[in-house]
Amino acid sequence: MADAIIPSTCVECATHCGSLVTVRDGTVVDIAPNPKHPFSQGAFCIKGIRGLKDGTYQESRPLHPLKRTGARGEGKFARISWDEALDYAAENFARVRAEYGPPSLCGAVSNANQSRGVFLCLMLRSFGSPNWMINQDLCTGCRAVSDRATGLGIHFGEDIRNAACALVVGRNPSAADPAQWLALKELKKRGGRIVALDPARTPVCELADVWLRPRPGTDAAIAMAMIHWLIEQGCYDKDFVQTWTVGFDKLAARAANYTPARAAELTGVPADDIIAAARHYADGPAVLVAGHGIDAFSAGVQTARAFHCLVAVSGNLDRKGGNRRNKKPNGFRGTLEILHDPAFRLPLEIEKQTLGADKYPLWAGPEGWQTACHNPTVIEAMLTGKPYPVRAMYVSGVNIAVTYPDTQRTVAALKALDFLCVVTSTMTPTALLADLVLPKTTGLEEDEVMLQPAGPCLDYMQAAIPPRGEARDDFWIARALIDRMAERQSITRDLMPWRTKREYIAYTLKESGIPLETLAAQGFATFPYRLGNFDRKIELYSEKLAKLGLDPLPDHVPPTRERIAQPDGFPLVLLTGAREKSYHHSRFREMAWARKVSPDPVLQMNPDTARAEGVATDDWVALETPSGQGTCRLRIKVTDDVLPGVVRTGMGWWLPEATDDPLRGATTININAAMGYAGPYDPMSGSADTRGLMCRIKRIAA
Ligand SMILES: Nc1nc2c(c(=O)[nH]1)N[C@H]1C(S)=C(S)[C@@H](COP(=O)(O)OP(=O)(O)OC[C@H]3O[C@@H](n4cnc5c(=O)[nH]c(N)nc54)[C@H](O)[C@@H]3O)O[C@H]1N2
Ligand SMILES: Nc1nc2c(c(=O)[nH]1)N[C@H]1C(S)=C(S)[C@@H](COP(=O)(O)OP(=O)(O)OC[C@H]3O[C@@H](n4cnc5c(=O)[nH]c(N)nc54)[C@H](O)[C@@H]3O)O[C@H]1N2
Ligand code: SF4
Ligand SMILES: [Mo]
Repeated sequence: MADAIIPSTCVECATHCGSLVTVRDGTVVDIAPNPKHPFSQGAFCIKGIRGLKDGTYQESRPLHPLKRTGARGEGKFARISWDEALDYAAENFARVRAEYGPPSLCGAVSNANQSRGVFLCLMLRSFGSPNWMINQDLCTGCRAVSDRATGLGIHFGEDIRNAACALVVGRNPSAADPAQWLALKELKKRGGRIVALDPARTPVCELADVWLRPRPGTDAAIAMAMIHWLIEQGCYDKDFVQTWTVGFDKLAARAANYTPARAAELTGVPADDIIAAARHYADGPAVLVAGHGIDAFSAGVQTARAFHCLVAVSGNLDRKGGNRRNKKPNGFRGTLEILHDPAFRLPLEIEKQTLGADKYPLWAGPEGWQTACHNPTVIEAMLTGKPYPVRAMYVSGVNIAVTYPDTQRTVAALKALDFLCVVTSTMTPTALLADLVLPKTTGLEEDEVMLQPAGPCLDYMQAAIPPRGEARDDFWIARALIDRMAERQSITRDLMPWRTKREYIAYTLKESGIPLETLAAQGFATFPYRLGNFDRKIELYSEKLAKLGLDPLPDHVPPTRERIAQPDGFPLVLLTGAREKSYHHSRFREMAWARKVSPDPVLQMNPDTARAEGVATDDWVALETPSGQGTCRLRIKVTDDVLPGVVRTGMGWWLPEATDDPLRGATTININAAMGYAGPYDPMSGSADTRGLMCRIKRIAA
C-alpha cells in the first residue's frame, strides 16, 4: 500500500508547527515539517520529529485503564475495563460530591488554549464545581493579565516577518520556538535589528545588535526608561496615543522617574545601552517578543505592563511589523470565548467560590483570564480543608508532581485526597500517585482545531492512526464521566452539549464558514483579517486596577530578594526553567535519544562564582532555597553565559528508570523540590517567584 502523507499540526508545544505525517501500513513512520504552514514555514524541532512518535509507540505507555492495587503512591496497578474504570471514577466523584459538596471536586490541566482545558473545565462545571487548575501562573499568566488589563489583546501576535526591529525580552527562541527563531534570523539577514534583554547569553543575544543583561527581575525599569526616552525625544506615536489610549500624562509622569541613569542603577545595565535600545526600538516598525523570563514571578504583571505600554505609546500596536492584536475568523468560537460564554457557566454565586477568586480576581474565578483557580490556594485547601475541603481530583495533560513548585507539598496534597484520577499517555510521577490511570490518546491519534495567533491561522491536528490499545481522547473521557455522574444524579447541569468531539469541532467552526475539509486538506486554514482594528482605548492607566486597590500604572517593583529581607547564607541568585531542545518540560525523559542529548540536570555558573564556591564543571551539588523543603541535585557547568552571582538551571527533571523511588526522582533531581510555592505572589496574577530567588549550593558525591 502506498504511504499516506497527512497534513497536520504538531501540538507538542505551543508553537504549533505545521507537520506532514507519513503513515505506512497503519503505522506512523515519519513526521516532517510542512513548509506551506503560514507561520512555521518549515521550522520544526526534534521534539516534533521524535518525541511524539516515540511517545505514541513507547513500550511503557499505558494502553488500558489501570486501577491502583498497592498503597497510594506505591505504583502498583491492575488492568481494568473502561466500564469498570468509568464506574469507579463516577462512584468516587459522586461520593465525595455528596459528602463535601460539589466544589470539593477539582481538576488540573495545562491551560484552556486547547480543547482539553475546555472539556476539563466544563466537566467540573457540570459536576457543580468551579475549581480547576491551570499551570499558567507558572507560564504566561503575568503577560496575559497585563494584556487584558491594558486592553492590548496581543497575546502571541508578533509580526517579526515585517518588523525592522525586534525587542526580545526574556525569551530564548532558539530553544523555545523554532518558528520564531527562524523569523528572527530572517529579520537579521534582511538588515533588521535585534535588541535582546537577558541576564544569560542565549543564541538570540549573540545575534543581537544590543544585548542588555539586567539583574534578574529588574526589566521593568528598562521599559520605563525606554518609555521616558521616547516621550522626551518626542518620538512616540502622538496620533495613536491621543486617539487610542487613556492615561498618557500619568504614564509620562511615572516614567519620568526612570531616567536612563536611574534605570542603570536599578538594573546593572549601562545607561548608554538603554538609550541605544530605545533608539533602535523607536526606529520601527518594532515588535516586542516577550518571553517567560519576565513572567512567572511576583512582579510579573507590572513588568509586562511596562513593556505593553511601550508597545502602545510607540504605536507598534496592530500595525505591520508590530504586535498584532488577536485575530480570528469571523464566527469562530475560541476556547476562552467558550469558557466565558454564559451558556456554559455556573451561577455567579458558585463561580465566586472559585479558590483564589477573592484574592486574585483578575486571575481566578468568573472575571479571571481563564476562570481557573489560584493553584497554591487549592493545594492549601487539599491539605487543610480551608476555606473548604477539596477531596477529589481529575488531572489531564499536566505532571504537577514535577512541574509545580514545592514538590513535597504537592505530593502530600495529592496523597491526602480521597480520590485521584490521572489521564495520561506516560506513567509520570503524578500518574504513579493516582487511584485510577486512564489511557490518553496522543497527537497522532486525535483531531483538534486550534486558533494559531502567530499565523494568524486555524491549525488542524488530524488523527493519522486510530488510538493504540484502549486509549481515548479527553472529550470522550469527560463525556463518559458526565454521563455516568448523571446516572447517579450527581451533576448540577450538563454543560457539555456535544456528544462527540466532531460535534464540538463543528460547533466551533460552524459560523466561521471554514469547512473542515479545507483544514483536512492543508492542515491549516488562513482567513482574512484587518490591521489597525481598535474598538476601545488602551489603558495606560487602568481604572479597573485602581478600583481593586492595585497600582493603576506600570512600575518597576524591586524583585523579592531586594524587597523582602532574606535569611543569611543564600548568596546566589537562581534562574530556573532554561529550555532544552530535547525536552518539553517533564516530557520525553524516558526516551534514550533525549537523555543522550541532555543526560543530567545542569547548573550554569560563572567562572568567578565557581572559584568562590570551590566547584568546577561536572561537580555535583545540592541546591537549596530559603523557602524550599528539600534540595535538588545538579551538575555544574562553568560558563560566562551567566552573570557572576547568578546560577541558571532548567526544569522538569525526573528519572523514569529510578524504579526503586516511588516518585522517580521528583523530590531529588527536580528543581521544584528545592523551591517554595507559598509566595510572595504577584498581587494581580497570583504568580509566585520561579526565578530570581536566593539560593545556596553544597558539593555532593556524584
Ligand atoms: N524545547 C522546549 N521548548 C519549549 C518548552 C520546553 O520545555 N522545551 N516550553 C514551552 C513553554 S510552555 C514556554 S512557557 C516557553 C518558555 O520559553 P521562553 O519564553 O523563551 O522562556 P525561558 O526559556 O523560561 O526564558 C527565556 C530567557 O529568559 C531569561 N531570563 C530569566 N530571568 C530573566 C529576567 O529577569 N529578565 C530577562 N530579561 N530575562 C530573564 C532566561 O535566561 C532565558 O534565556 O517555551 C516553550 N518552548
Ligand atoms: N521551577 C519552574 N517550574 C516551572 C517552570 C519553570 O520555568 N521553572 N515552567 C512552568 C511552565 S512555563 C509550564 S508551561 C509548566 C509545564 O508543566 P506541565 O504541563 O506539567 O509539563 P509537561 O511535562 O509538558 O506535562 C504535560 C504532561 O501531560 C501529558 N500530556 C501531553 N499532552 C497531552 C494531551 O494532549 N493530553 C493529556 N491528557 N496529556 C498530555 C504529558 O505526557 C506530560 O506528562 O511548568 C511550569 N513549571
Ligand atoms: S517547536 Fe517542535 S515541539 Fe513545538 S510544535 Fe514545533 S515541532 Fe512541535
Ligand atoms: Mo509554559
